[in-house]
Amino acid sequence: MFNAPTKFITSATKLEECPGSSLPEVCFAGRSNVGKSSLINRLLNKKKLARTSNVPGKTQQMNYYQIGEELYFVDLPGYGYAKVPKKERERWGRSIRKYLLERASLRLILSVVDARHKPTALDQDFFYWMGSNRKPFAVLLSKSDKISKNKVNQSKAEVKRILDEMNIEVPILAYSADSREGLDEIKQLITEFTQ
Ligand SMILES: Nc1nc2c(ncn2[C@@H]2O[C@H](COP(=O)(O)OP(=O)(O)OP(=O)(O)O)[C@@H](O)[C@H]2O)c(=O)[nH]1
Ligand SMILES: [Mg+2]
Repeated sequence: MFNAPTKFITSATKLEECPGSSLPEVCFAGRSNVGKSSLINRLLNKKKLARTSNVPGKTQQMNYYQIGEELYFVDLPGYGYAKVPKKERERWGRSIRKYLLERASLRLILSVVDARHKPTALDQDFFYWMGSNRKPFAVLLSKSDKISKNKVNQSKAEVKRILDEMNIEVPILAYSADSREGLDEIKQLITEFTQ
């Protein structure tokens, strides 16, 4: 399914603007600059389908990409970007939460965190919120190429400990958009949740 033709569909700012179609969808959530858009490009083998940047806050809307006739990927704007005014951040938070809660065709939320750092308070709030709302999600540790295998395993264990404390049991996978390590497991996960 990942080799099917892909196209950009639309940018939505709220649930009401999302496509009317009933294709299953997978969304990518996480802090600004963590690597969500890069991951989408890598999974689909496209250089710049989703726009990436080393300046945080690149993705400002919910961007829809269609894969064949099978699936949507939704690139969500990152959270925790300090330069966005507080009022705007709150409005964003509300519309994203509404999307996550009410979008009927949403099958999987991929919560991306940086493998190098402990999940931030915002990341942890997000895990907890998804857990309490019984949302299907997985945690992906990005940029694993930047640290040793040992450190990656330590990060995974730390995330697992945090989730255990919340009584949440979800898949935790590490990957690198640079070396492509771990991408196959993510594809497998997406296939499992959308077929
Ligand atoms: N080394 C390395 N760099 C990565 C990886 N993934 C992303 N990056 C880099 O991290 C930066 C941010 O990546 P983006 O994909 O734009 O991040 P984003 O999460 O979409 O950010 P926003 O749109 O601001 O929310 C870019 O400079 C990427 O090249 C990775 O796995 N390894
Ligand atoms: Mg982005």
